[in-house]
Order: sequence, then C-alpha cells, then structure tokens
Amino acid sequence: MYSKAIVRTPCRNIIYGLTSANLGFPEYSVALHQHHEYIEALIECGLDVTVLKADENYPDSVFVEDTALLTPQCAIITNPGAHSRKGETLEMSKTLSRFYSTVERGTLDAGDVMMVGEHFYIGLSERTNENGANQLISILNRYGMTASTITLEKSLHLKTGVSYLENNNLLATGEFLSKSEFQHFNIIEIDDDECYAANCVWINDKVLVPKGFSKTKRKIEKFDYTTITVDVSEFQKLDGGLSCLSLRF
Ligand code: CIR
Repeated sequence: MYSKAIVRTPCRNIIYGLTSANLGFPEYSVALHQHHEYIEALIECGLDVTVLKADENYPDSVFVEDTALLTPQCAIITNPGAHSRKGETLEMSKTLSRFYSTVERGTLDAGDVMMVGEHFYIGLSERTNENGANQLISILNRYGMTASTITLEKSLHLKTGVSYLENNNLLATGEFLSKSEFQHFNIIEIDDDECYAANCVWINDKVLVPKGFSKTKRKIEKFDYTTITVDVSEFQKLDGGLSCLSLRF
C-alpha cells in the first residue's frame, strides 16, 4: 500500500517539452487543470500529496517519475538520460531527504523501472543504458532487493508499455506482450489502438486509467479493480503517461 505521493506543478515552458508524439503543443491552462484533477485522484486513493512548485527552467519537470526510484527500503535519485532534464533531480533530492534517510544515486530514467514486490525490471532504452542499470542493480542488491534488465526496441520507457497492477496482473502492449521475462504474469493485453493506456497506475487497489480508452478500462474492471479515469491529454502530447506525473511511496 502507498501513503504518499510527490508531484510537480507544470510550468508555462511545458510547451517546449521533449516529444516525439506529433499531437501538437500542450495548452498550459488545460495542463494545469488536468494536473489538479490528477492530484484529486491521488487523494481519492488515500495518498498524502506533496506538490512541488513549477520550475520554468525545466519544461519536462512535471514528469517527476523519471527523477527518482522510490522503494520501501531506500530512495534513489536518478541521472535522467535527456540532457535538458538532468537538473530536475536537484529539488527532488532535497524533497526526498524529508522522507528518506538514505538517498542513493543511479544513472538512468526511473520511467524505465517497474517494481514488482522486491524485484525490479529495468528497461534498457534510449534513456537508460547498461551502466546505469548495473549501478541500480548493485544499489538494490545492497538493500536486499533484486533486479533484471529488459531490452526495449520501440518504446520511450519501460512503463510506456507495461504497468504492474499487483496480484500478478500485468498490463502490456506491443513489444512487451511477447517478452519471455513477462510470461509468468497474467497479461492483460492492451490493443494497439489503445497502447497509450498501457501506462496505468495501481494505487491501493484502485487503478488510474487515462480518459478516452474505454476498452482498456473495461478490461481492467473485469479483474475487479475500481478504476478512476483521469484526462491527461496535454501530457500525452509530450509522451508522458499517468505514472510519469507522480512518485508514489
Ligand atoms: C520526456 O521525453 O522526457 C518527457 N517529454 C516525457 C517523459 C515521460 N516519462 C515517462 O515515461 N516516465
């Protein structure tokens, strides 16, 4: 179960955020409104939410998930793969020291890391390389946790295409459906035309689902989860999914 979350208010410069999506520029006022609704959804799941101030120096800074990996035993500050995002970790590091006594340091985007109990799957992507993964694995091992790598061929981040919903249930789409490493999960297959919704978030037996993906929502509800729909269209324009908008712990 999670009790807390950290988010960061989108900045006006969000329109300059990194993207490959071809969906146009995010509308700042809509992004702010959607972010507010996202926070409401986290609160509805029982989380105490820390909201960091917008930082105009970092257009992508609303996507806090990439800046740290939070585990029950330790917090690991990352070194994001995109040059324009590297400085985002400074403030996150300060914030996390309020909640964790040890803040370790790794070299990767945490959007590439999926936690399944005490095991972590690390995507090798354009943003996370083997050195970064190995560094993270040795940190996790020191705390009695394990990790393994998965090579990504198409997706930006590992969690762009898979989400762990606890109880051995894994949402997956595209290249992840056939990965041998995932075949022991109950795979809930997300169709190509709803692939964005493969990034959902399990929080305390509820599942946040992006608005506009009704087939995925129905599939998740068939597994007896209560879903909460959140509109994140402005963040989708920057390749960001639901999970990218918060750190949960
Ligand atoms: C980026 O390219 O870094 C941002 N525009 C999107 C980051 C999305 N984060 C994630 O998938 N964990």
